[in-house]
Amino acid sequence: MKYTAAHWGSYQFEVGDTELTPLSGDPAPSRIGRGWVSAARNSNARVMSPVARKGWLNGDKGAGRCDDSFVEIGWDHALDLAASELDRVRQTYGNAAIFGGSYGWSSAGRFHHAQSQMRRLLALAGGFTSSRETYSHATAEVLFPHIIGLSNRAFQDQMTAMPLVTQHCDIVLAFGGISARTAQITAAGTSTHEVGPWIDALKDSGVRVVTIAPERGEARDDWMAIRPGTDSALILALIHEILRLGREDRKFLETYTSGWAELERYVRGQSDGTPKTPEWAAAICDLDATIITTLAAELARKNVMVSMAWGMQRADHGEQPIWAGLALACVLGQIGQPGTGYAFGYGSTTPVGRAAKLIPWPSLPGVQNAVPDFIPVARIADALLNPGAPYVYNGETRHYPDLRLVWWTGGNPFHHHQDLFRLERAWCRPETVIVNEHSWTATARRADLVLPATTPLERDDIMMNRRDPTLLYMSAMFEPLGKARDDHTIFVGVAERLGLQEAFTEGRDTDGWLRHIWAQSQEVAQAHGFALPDFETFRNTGRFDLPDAVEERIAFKRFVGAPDAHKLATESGKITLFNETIAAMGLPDCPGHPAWLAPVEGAHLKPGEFHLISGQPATRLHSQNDMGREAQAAKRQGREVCALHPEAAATLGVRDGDLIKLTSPRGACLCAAELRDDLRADCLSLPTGAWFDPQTINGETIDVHGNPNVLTIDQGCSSLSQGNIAHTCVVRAEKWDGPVPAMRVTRPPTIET
Ligand SMILES: Nc1nc2c(c(=O)[nH]1)N[C@H]1C(S)=C(S)[C@@H](COP(=O)(O)OP(=O)(O)OC[C@H]3O[C@@H](n4cnc5c(=O)[nH]c(N)nc54)[C@H](O)[C@@H]3O)O[C@H]1N2
Ligand SMILES: Nc1nc2c(c(=O)[nH]1)N[C@H]1C(S)=C(S)[C@@H](COP(=O)(O)OP(=O)(O)OC[C@H]3O[C@@H](n4cnc5c(=O)[nH]c(N)nc54)[C@H](O)[C@@H]3O)O[C@H]1N2
Ligand SMILES: [Mo]
Repeated sequence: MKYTAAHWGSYQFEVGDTELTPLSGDPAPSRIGRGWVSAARNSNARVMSPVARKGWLNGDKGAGRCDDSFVEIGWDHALDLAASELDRVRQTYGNAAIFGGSYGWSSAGRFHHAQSQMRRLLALAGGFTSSRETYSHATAEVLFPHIIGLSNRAFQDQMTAMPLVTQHCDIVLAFGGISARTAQITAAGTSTHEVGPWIDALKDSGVRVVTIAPERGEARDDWMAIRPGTDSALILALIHEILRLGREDRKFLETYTSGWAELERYVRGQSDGTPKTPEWAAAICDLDATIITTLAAELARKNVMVSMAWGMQRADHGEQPIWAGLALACVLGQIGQPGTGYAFGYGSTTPVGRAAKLIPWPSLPGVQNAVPDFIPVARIADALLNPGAPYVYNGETRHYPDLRLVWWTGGNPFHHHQDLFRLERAWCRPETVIVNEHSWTATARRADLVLPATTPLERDDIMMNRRDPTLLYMSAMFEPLGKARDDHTIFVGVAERLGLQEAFTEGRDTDGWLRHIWAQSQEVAQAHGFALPDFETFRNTGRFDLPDAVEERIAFKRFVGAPDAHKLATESGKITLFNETIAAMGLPDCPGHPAWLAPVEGAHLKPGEFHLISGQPATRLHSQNDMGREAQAAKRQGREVCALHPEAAATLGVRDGDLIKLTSPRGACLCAAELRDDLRADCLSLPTGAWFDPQTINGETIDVHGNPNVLTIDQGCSSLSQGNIAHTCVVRAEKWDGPVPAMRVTRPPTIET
């Protein structure tokens, strides 16, 4: 038996197999995995050899970058070009002109992590401008250290274990829902999928899950169909109502929080003249005020977990709902107790709240980056368009770097970034763009030099995840397609040309690195009281299951047990409900306590407008595997499917399966309508990840495939965190009777040999 792994799960196969079997013991293998092999072995979708953009070879510095053809070149030529460009840019402009931020999910596997390989090389070559935070939860990453004194990662690591919620909780207040759709995924790989079974267990145990979201999702109990972007108003009203009932936990607030007095004045309307009553919130959230009062009364009597999906903060003023939710949990006073309190990210990926021991496994050793410059990750287009321009981030005024060389590895900005037509304009600014990719993504199509990478199915690696009970030796299942090389091998080639080979490889080949990582893992295991087999045994058996891997954590347990001995690393040592540091920043878009702030668009829809929700796709990981069987089978007329309510369809004259055109001030796309009554009638839901395919029809350039990011807004959620605001977006929709263009993304670009 051989094994391999991806972010969507782990698999087994026999030598010679051409399909994968989910790892034995996984109770709910992902749907995404069914499309993996067909995507990875699709030679139309794969980059088969190194190519350079014709215009760039002829001296064009970027103007033609988004619409050019390619020339096939040999590996030696490609690596010479890459190394000499890197050298030219660092000599001419300094290393800060090199952007190595390269955000993206890349692949699972400890060693062949594309960005780690690239950053190691770029750091050895003198450094690079990096990026901070993620598209997933940038807002929380910046906010949490201020308000709970923990990094988002540290908070994830101590999230209250799911089984404790099943045992001890009465009501899970699930903002954004809890979804087995998103829980198909775990960064760095997973051996099991337990969130679907957990949702069943909650139901069987009589735990009520109240889903608060514009879409019903997998909600089985109550569904409060809130207007998008208004959760903080609802939460403030719940607090107001609990105060009115006199049921707030004063002792908890005094002992464990600071700044409650200010927040209370705001909730009561003493500081701004607006009491945050259920009636006030009802109008904002489009909910019935009596439902809010009833819910508040129940919360005050029951064991409650306030659970927030990550998507909550991927919105304008995204700090507010997650901070307000924390405040609500403090008012209820159940933080630090088993199964209740506050959680961020249950279901957003599998391991959040997994009852598993944490083992800090090693990875590829990094190298100190000598360049201190960075950008908040979602400000990439701003940086490219406005070098030197000032912006505010987490209390600092900073300036965008002057980026001349962009090297992207293991990510797809022409999937993940907002306002893709703006990104196209920005993308023409740098002098050179190099992309390592295994597939002809929209980003690869917009590069000057494309270096074809292998997929994990074509190389050996190790799957070990700090929150997973199983370690796998990942064996190659296929030979590399075409001339693809591992990212490591690609960067060895660049390192050789820059005289950095010894420093980059430390004298090891791939097998040597895997052995090195394993030897370090053996030490880590030893320190945790168990032994790992030797490397050969591990490689031969392929699988190691940790002994005694279960551990049920409770978030904030130590702090609540002894608040003086275990002060939080915040300004007050407590949870901050009014934060002096944030208040002193004087930010118009993020005050010192959680507040209701209307989003940049969508507070009031005009006739014909819809909120666009663009959550994670059920059939793939972002844009990965979009050209595989599972994602393709779910398309209609070859387009991505957009859910709309039958009432909305009736006003638009649209029937199930019709093509529709969505338009915003940023752009337009085509997609196929699917009539569903499980979302609000003023919302459309178009998942992310359809490969961006802009074509000009009747003089207008539109994406013909259904990528929501041609519609979304490229703006920071506040000057505190500068996180992306993908979920704040208003669009118009109309039935499409125009020509139905053939998709270009299903064929490779024009390549001359
Ligand atoms: N509208 C909207 N937009 C969003 C979101 C949203 O909710 N709404 N969500 C955002 C979120 S949370 C995220 S995390 C981002 C995700 O954005 P990305 O992480 O950029 O999306 P992926 O499609 O996973 O991109 C990974 C790329 O790495 C490539 N790759 C995989 N393995 C390898 C390898 O071994 N070597 C190399 N060189 N390349 C490899 C894949 O082919 C793929 O193109 O999207 C964000 N964008
Ligand atoms: N299948 C699959 N799973 C994935 C991924 C994938 O690409 N495919 N990507 C992974 C990644 S990188 C991430 S970061 C996570 C993200 O995980 P999440 O952020 O949890 O997922 P989303 O689908 O973006 O949004 C979650 C929910 O938020 C709701 N929502 C949207 N706007 C609002 C609002 O204003 N208020 C409320 N209350 N709800 C709202 C949506 O209806 C949706 O059901 O998913 C991971 N899991
Ligand atoms: Mo994400």
